[in-house]
Amino acid sequence: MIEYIDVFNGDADGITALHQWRLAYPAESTLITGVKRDIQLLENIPAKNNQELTVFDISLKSNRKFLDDHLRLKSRITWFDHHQPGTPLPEHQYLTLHLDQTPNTCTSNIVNRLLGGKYLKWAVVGAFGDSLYELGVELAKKAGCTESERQELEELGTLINYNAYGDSLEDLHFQPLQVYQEMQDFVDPSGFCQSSQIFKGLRLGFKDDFSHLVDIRMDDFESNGAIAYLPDEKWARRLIGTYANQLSSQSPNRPHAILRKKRDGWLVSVRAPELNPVGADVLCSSFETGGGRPKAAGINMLPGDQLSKFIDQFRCHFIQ
Ligand SMILES: [Mn+2]
Repeated sequence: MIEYIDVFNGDADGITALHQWRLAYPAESTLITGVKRDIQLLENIPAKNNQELTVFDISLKSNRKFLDDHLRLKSRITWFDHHQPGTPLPEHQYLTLHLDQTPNTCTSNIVNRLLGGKYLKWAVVGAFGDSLYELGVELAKKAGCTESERQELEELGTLINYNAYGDSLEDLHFQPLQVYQEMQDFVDPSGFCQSSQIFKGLRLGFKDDFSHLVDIRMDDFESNGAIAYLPDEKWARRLIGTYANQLSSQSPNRPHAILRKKRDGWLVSVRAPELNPVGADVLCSSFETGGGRPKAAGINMLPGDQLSKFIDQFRCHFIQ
């Protein structure tokens, strides 16, 4: 007997991509997911005979060696994603790839296109979750949403995406698995918003987490950007990504860095100015544990004694 395994990122894009797919092709499946950062999810699945894996919104590159193990045992694998897949792309008779790295798309839209827009409103949720505002608006228009419906789907996407941030599953308000399972009953996201305890819970949690921000330290370098400092607490671990997105859209011409305290240093998230989204990767890569994309990059561990060096470099890096 074939074992179906669905592997998905625990953020809004991953969850709504899977949800659309399983609305179209129902199956009893084993579900594998994690926090947003947890992208090496194939590592957790022992390769066996007679498996069929469907993968959503995690990078092929980060899972390549585990993918090869599964293919060797002739698992059928279908992969939907929009992150850099690495080269060369694997080719195998049992592997089907639906990859698209154009900047203005996301995994739930890749699935949506393949299904001919059948569950379009869930793709709207996924697009807003991945901060793809223009795509969200465009898809909402196609779906015939009123402005208040569009806003509701935007809020839902933002909240589910926010829920996926944290160092571990213990940091989260709701387990991503639970979010998906509660969603399974709803063909239409508006119904989910009306009835779901998760939606209500996330609204409250989000508001509560944001209320902590009034006390934080912020260095403002005017046109050279701003740096926010967060403590090593659950609310900060949850909020960091959503807060970074919010700062960027409030001041789109400035770069931002958010530093979150770790035991011996800082976890750093950098966002290049939204109106000129380049350079974040170059800045972060000059530190030992840094890397990322031109628009958004980070440093996993900035040692405490390198903080002033980082601040100096950040202040002059984005000046044109
Ligand atoms: Mn995504």
